[in-house]
Amino acid sequence: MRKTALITGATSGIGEACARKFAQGGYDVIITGRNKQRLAALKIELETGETKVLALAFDVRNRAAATKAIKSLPAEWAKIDVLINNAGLALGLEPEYEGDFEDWDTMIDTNIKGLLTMTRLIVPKMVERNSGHIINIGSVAGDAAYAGGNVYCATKAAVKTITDGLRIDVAHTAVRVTNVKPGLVETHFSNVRFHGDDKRANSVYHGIKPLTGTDIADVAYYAASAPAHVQIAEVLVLATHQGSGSVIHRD
Ligand code: NDP
Ligand code: 8X3
Repeated sequence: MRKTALITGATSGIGEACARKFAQGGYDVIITGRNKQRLAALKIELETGETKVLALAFDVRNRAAATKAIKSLPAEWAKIDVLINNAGLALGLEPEYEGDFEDWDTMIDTNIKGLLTMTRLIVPKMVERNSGHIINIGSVAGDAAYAGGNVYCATKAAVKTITDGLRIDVAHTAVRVTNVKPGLVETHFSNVRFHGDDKRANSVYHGIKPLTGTDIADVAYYAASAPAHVQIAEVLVLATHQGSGSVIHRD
């Protein structure tokens, strides 16, 4: 029987790569995000052969919209085998004492509260069925703060704790919980962080070969494909010349 993966933030970067990887691996995929055009284009791209794709446009910060989207899933889409909580962002790199209130709210509402909303909406049926897998996209930024990372790092530290908490809470079931913690991945992440300053965004990846969304999708897929008794609890994935969240060797 075919399995279904729901991926938040599938319109770009790591989420888009996860949608491709899981579709190629034989999953039907529910792709979500705010950008309707990107969702429609990805649906057309992935809907080949047997693969079925459902595109749901909503903002994970909008709890009512997320609830409506999940509660009104057509019966054939209601069984979600893998939830990839990927939607997220960093905004700004200012010292904490100069940070922007609105940027802080957006990061906290998306990276923490959005992830929690999706988890609360989807995991109860996994527990009821005694099967399922939640893959949260955390970050090396959650392991230790770096200069200017303050609130973003805190959201990813929260993802680690929330993921660990869920793993404990479902330990009596066959549901598995994974935290994938990437380092530098070249996506739209830095363009978003620097509010569209593409020159500054590109400089983040200068002199180092960064990871790609596909590298992270491969890890998520590996975790989902492990034998049922194997729970990949946490994976830290760095570019080869990245020593830690703040140590990057550049040519
Ligand atoms: P991208 O900016 O390329 O993609 C981010 C995705 O998140 C988009 O699909 C976007 O979709 C979605 N998203 C953002 N806000 C919302 C929202 N409010 N509601 C719904 N969807 C939203 O960045 P990445 O692929 O790099 O980021 C994906 C995840 O990986 C994030 O959680 C990020 O923190 C994490 N990460 C990234 C790293 C990196 O170096 N790139 C390293 C470590 C972790 P849309 O705009 O359509 O809503
Ligand atoms: C994204 C990686 O190092 O830019 O979480 O924070 S980093």
